[in-house]
Amino acid sequence: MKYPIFILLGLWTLGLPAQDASTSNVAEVPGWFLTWHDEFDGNELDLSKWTPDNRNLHKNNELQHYMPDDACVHDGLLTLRSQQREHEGQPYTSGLVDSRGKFYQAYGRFEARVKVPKGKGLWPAFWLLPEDASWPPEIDILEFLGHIPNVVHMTLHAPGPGGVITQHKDFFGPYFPKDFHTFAVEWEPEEMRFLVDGKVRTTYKEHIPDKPHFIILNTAVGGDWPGNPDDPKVFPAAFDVDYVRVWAREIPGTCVLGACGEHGRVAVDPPNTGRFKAGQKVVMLAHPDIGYKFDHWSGDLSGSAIPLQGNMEHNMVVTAHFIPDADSFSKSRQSLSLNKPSESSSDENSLFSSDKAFDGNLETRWSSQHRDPQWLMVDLGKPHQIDSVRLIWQNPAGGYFIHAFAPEYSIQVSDNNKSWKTVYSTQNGDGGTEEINHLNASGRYVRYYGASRHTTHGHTIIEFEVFGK
Ligand SMILES: [Ca+2]
Ligand SMILES: [Ca+2]
Repeated sequence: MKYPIFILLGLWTLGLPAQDASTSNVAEVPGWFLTWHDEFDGNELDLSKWTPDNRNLHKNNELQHYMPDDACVHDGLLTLRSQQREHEGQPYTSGLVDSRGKFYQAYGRFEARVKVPKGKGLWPAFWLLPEDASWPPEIDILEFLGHIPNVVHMTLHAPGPGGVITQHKDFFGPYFPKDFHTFAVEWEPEEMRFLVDGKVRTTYKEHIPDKPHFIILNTAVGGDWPGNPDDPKVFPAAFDVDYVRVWAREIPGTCVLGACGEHGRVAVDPPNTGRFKAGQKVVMLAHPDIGYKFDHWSGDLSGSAIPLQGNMEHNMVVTAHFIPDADSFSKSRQSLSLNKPSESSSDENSLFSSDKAFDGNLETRWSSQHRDPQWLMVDLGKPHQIDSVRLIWQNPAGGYFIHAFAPEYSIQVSDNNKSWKTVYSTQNGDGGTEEINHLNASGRYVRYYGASRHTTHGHTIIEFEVFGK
């Protein structure tokens, strides 16, 4: 028997004795119970629910840099603003918020009430990605191109034989930018229904995802799909979001677990459980992101035990708290390369210079120009025995946002910065964080030599650490 599988977290409303005022205003949807929502009633973005983005995603030749100050909450709305404002080489800034690490759910009803912006080059979206950082799947509940104002796009990208399988529907409706409209997906194991203004507009029955997903709202500017803006008067543009609401199916005799944390992940055993039989024993492990460590649990189970065990006597929310941990990064292992002089074959620009890969800072990175091959060298100052190196590529968590790593590269050493000896090479690198051990090498200079890239972007490394004596 196939049960819907849920992993939930965040603000939990079911079963709590007192509901906040905004919850009581949410219309009931028969057969579903509300698991999470944001009505955007305050004066600022609720950071317990959302993270505003601050980066250039390097996707689809888009022209925006996402900026936190372009995600504003006011008058009951979240406004994602797009502006003609240069930042880090991009000609526009725009807004993106996501719930990663703060809320995710497998299956359920996800709905937003939004008013989309109009104008060529604007590409607002309400979509879902897997919490485990895999891709595909990708669930696009709403995508809209600002120069085609009566069409919304509803898409499911799913893994399938031979690669990505895309199921897509264009819905022709009214002139959408004029008013608020609701967009929703009802996602169940057997089918996925896409709704506009409360009516099912398309249904997909194959390749239905079964993983927990988080929520993203954003407006991209320009790039391959919408084309670039051709009218400066459309800026600043506003993608207004009245609410985002998520429900789960009511299934008698079962309980639901929400377990997650920011800056790390919670693994639940038995795997893929979340819709548990009453009384089911569950075990949870906390896996911190690089640079963080587990601190404690809170919610329906608390303490600092690893693993954490409990029985699903009722619906539960458990939050893992992770705190910054410099020791887990470089210090405890005494990287030989930290803050040492460096050179590269090229830099994308001065923001992404070679020293950014040796500064011990996970927020900075080296990025090369967009061609092969490229190299990145560090001068350890004197000869060392070299035991291992660690490469932290851009977006170590991987998934949809992974890019700019190199599958084919070598690690080389030299005593004179002229003749190089290859001590490791691979053709199957997969980005993220790669540790290369047992090098048994020596030299004063250590070099990453990247032969070919995964994407058309540069070779991009957040940290290149060398360990040894
Ligand atoms: Ca609202
Ligand atoms: Ca760095």
